[in-house]
Amino acid sequence: MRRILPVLLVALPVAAAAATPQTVTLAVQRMTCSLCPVTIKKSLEKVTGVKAVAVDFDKKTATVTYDPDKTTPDALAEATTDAGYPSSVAH
Ligand SMILES: [Cu+2]
Repeated sequence: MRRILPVLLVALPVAAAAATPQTVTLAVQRMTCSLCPVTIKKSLEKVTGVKAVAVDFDKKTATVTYDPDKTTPDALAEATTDAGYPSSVAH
């Protein structure tokens, strides 16, 4: 145990840095009723690496926090598109 502990202490910050979450805002089309955000949120939460999803019905956006090692903004946009809500990265 005495030898393992220092290794863990050194390795932990490295692992944390590798998984720094990124946030992207997607402009989502066809959000027409209050149930749409639920569907969109579910479709995004299914994507591996997604940590949090906040859909704004008024602004027609989905803000996604994700692990950049596991997914990309393009894959997130594809997920909502597959669910029937085409989206693209908002600029
Ligand atoms: Cu709807």
